Amino acid sequence: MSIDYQEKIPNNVNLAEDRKLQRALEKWQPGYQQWWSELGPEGSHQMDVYLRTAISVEPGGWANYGHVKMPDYRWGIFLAPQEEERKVNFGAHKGDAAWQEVPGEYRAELRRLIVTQGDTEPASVEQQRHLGLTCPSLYDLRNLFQVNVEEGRHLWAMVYLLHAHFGRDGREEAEAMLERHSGDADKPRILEAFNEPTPDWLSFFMFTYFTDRDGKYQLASLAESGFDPLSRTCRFMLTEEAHHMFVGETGVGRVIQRACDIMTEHKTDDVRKYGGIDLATVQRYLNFHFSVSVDLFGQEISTNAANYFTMGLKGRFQETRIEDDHLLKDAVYQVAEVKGDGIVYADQSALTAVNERLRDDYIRDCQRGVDKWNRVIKDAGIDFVMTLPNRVFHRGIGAFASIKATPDGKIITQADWDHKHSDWLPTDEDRRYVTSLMKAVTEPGKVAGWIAPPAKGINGQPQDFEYVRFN
Ligand code: BYC
Repeated sequence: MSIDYQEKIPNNVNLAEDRKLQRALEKWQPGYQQWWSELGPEGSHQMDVYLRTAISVEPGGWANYGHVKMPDYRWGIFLAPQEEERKVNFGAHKGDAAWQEVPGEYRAELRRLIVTQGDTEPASVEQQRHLGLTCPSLYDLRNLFQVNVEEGRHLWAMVYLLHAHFGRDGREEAEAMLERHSGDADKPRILEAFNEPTPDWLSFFMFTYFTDRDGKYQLASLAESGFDPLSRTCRFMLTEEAHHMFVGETGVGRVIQRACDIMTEHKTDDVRKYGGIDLATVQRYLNFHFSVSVDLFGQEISTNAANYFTMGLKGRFQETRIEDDHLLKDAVYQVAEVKGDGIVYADQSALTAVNERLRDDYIRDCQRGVDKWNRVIKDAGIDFVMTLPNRVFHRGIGAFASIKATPDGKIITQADWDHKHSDWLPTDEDRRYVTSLMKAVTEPGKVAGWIAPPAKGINGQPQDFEYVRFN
């Protein structure tokens, strides 16, 4: 079904047929636009940006490109097509018809999941709002803005579900999405990683690689939901998410490429002397962003997660492809825990371990990009290997929050941590140095000296394409 852009709120959910819902969303819309103008990308409102906009939700239908002013971007409500006779595929209601309305007994849990998901979307826009001022190229600036408008649309996606299915308290939750702000002392965002600043472009690339990938895994689990509107919403969101992770993977790859080029050209390890970001600093940023993102999967042993599963609200990654009973009543799953002064794996109920299983899927996926980055380093003949830290390193949530550990997973004392952590996490000096490189490069085709140019343009455009016009 194609999307009607003549509507005030573009959508493929026949909004015009539900006047009450349409009015409620139209009432929320000005608040959203005000939020975008106050806390969206700084200084960007007059720029024409080469953006991709969805024109239909069919494969290929969302890849439509053109220059638009971001405040005029047609944020709307798009659900993947309804699957005939879709079922609840796991938990106590396995085999029942998927719900088109909120199951009354699970209302609170479902609302909480949707609110948590929705809250991250505007949070990330707020975190990234100053980055446009220091873009390394027009190509990167455009990618930042593409990510931002899509996060805005993902907020719309969750707000639609709240308005359409949760009545008055849904509308209140939708208002609250615009009232909490990233890093706000009184009204912070819900999950911790979304209160951290994203102050520079290396952080942005790490964020889109690691934190957006949490988004992928959480959305994929929610796409399994027995509540069909949530499933359909998340399936369409996932098509947009892929580009965000591409931005992260290629962004970090280009920083590494540039460091290697400097090392080769000048036969030196002193990359900073030539205005690049040395590999050790990249590794420290990686350690930080990976560990905060790993926290986003929640407690290793979680009755919340077990309940979401049994209720049929949130499944495992690619639930229907897993060969088991999808009930997990007696199944076990190996989970790491602290025992004495070491880490051991022990069997736990697979039901309470679904957060941990998702974290495992995520970590495996993270490794793929790291392998690619290592190929860049190896191809340059440089003896350095990027590694993901152990999951127990630098944790703020779960069983390992109470211990201190090295990146390779050995438990250490607080005194050792105090002494060593600056080898493992970005130091103030690292951050100052990286910040010192952040100067806007806005001439078409030019790229800042700390990052290699992109391998190819967006939508086949040439290197010197004017992705953003400043007006
Ligand atoms: N920070 O039983 P547990 C994305 C709390 S990213 C702070 O494990 P649960 C995106 C928890 O609230 C994807 N608090 O909790 C990426 C609970 O509190 P109460 C976002 C935390 O709920 C980039 C207590 O600890 N989507 O889309 O099973 C750019 C017990 O923990 C945290 C989702 O997350 C934390 N990290 O698991 C843009 C999906 N973790 O009740 C967008 C929806 C736990 O004791 N959310 N707590 O007061 C969920 O499925 C779950 O809420 C979580 C946490 C997996 C996040």
